[in-house]
Amino acid sequence: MKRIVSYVVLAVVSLATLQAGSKPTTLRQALKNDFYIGTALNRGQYLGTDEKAFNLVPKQFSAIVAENCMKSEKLQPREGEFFFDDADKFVAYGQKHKMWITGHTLIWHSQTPRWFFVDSEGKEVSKEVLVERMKKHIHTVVGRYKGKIKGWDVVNEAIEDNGEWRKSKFYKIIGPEFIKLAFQFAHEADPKAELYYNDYSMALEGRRNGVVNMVKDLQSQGVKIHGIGMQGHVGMDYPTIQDFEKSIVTFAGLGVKVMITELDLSALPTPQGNRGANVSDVAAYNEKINPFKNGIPAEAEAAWEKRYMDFFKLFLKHKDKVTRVTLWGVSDKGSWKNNFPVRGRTDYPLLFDRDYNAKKIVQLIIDEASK
Ligand code: 9MR
Repeated sequence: MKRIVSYVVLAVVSLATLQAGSKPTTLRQALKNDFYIGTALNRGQYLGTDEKAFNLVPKQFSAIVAENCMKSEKLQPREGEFFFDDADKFVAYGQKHKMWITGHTLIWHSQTPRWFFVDSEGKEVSKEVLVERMKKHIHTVVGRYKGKIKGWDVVNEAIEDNGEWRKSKFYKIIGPEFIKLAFQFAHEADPKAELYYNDYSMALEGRRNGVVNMVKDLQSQGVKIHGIGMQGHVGMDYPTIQDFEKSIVTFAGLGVKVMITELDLSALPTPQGNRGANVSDVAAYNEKINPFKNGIPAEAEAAWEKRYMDFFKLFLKHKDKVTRVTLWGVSDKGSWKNNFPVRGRTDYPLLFDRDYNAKKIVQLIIDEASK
């Protein structure tokens, strides 16, 4: 009898130890059965000069995207002159740590070098020339990383808040079919790669409807599109969780994957009319809208945590539709939000503080995912 009791005690103790041992301690572990948890990386972070990030990222994240080094102005600064050094290292880093790598971004109105749209005399090029340049850029870049980069943001930010086409150079010179062509070129270059449309302010009704119409149109023509990226540059007062949810559900209803691709939650007041992520929409600085330059007060941080958790609860609720949640940066220090929409503020939008310490929010997310 005594022996049986001690066996039972032993079994209970071992089970408890096993359970304690298997308790996830990182975002990557905690979310592994739900969706990829990703981050955007800047140069020092994947090259290793920023040692803290270099070591922390593979532990906490299962997916990466380049914040800047794969944009066309970096990859093809002059016609026919490709620069792949940084992108190659970024991809090698992702492969080494078995992280899902997203290519960002092939066709975007911003950060496209000027030569793309003009001839040697500076005159705007014809539709034929621009289509040819798009094709060469996409074929070269996607072809180089075939089989390594498994998903591409093919077209970025082509639709306005009201659902109309953005009047970008691509649109003006080629017409809306530039989108279809970009997807076709990407598919030709790597038929196995997932192809995404990516945009901000996706919870707005106008943009949601515009994206739905565009995707349906592409699908009806047999164009391969596998996912919709909702960037997720959100604030304390926008958008509502309900509107965001409506977009997740509506997009998934098109039969494509949904990804949250550039998540950051600003803790700062939003200047009037600056709810998007259009890089040129900046507002003037004043002290009132930079309230936390010496640290975020506990109350403000608690409100920020609660709102972040509302979003993460939403993503977990829809984990059958959401395949990846990617933060737009690792630590507050490097976040673009310190300079957008107002230059020179001190913002707190990410999960790790300025010294790469995990904020309390990290544990809250781990707990929520482990429930
Ligand atoms: O975070 C990026 C920042 O470092 C660049 O200066 C900026 C240039 O346009 O682009 C930022 O990233 C953008 C992303 O590529 C597309 N969606 C909006 C992001 C924030 O502007």
